[in-house]
Amino acid sequence: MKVEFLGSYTDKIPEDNLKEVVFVGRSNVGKSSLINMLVGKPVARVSKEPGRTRSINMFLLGNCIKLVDVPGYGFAKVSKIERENWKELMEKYFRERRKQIKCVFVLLDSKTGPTELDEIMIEWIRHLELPYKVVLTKVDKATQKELSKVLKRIERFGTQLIITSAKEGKGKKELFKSIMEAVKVEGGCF
Ligand SMILES: Nc1nc2c(ncn2[C@@H]2O[C@H](COP(=O)(O)OP(=O)(O)O)[C@@H](O)[C@H]2O)c(=O)[nH]1
Ligand SMILES: [Mg+2]
Repeated sequence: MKVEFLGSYTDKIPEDNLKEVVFVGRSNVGKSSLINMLVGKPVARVSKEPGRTRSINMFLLGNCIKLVDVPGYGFAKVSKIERENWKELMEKYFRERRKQIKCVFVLLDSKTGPTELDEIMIEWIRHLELPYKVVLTKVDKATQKELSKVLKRIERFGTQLIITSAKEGKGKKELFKSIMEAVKVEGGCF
């Protein structure tokens, strides 16, 4: 699949009119790994230490879809100033790209499910009236019991759910299909 790194932004994001899908979630939930699994190449940086990505990274998929990797939230060691910077960056991003954002994929850990911060994030996305879907990550790490419990808790969001493992390459097709449904691109994109 053709994929190209477009840039890393902490402030000004160059304007364009391409459709975007965004990946949000706690630090370390597996955003970068999921993007890499999807495109089949290590384009996004995966880190063992949480809280590393401070910028918005954009990738062009085919000719007309953008994948957006945003900084994670909920990392305990982050200072108050960094948290404020995160909020400011995200507010600006959501405000500026509102019309272009075709889906926000909210990533949740299959083992732990939504945390309080995830709930706040989902509330925010709903408030902004952005379309969103839930993606469970690292399903290889969750037991069947843990997964069933998490699935029960997520039911109430009433949104489409995709279960993935970047490690085992699970859920790639479903995720791709979901992106295609969201962006509704015409032929010629690939
Ligand atoms: N077992 C397992 N580990 C994963 C999976 N996806 C990511 N990880 C690990 O989780 C850590 C954080 O991943 P990363 O993609 O950088 O998360 P991000 O901070 O959300 O971008 C890394 O050590 C990855 O190797 C997965 O599907 N299964
Ligand atoms: Mg990352």
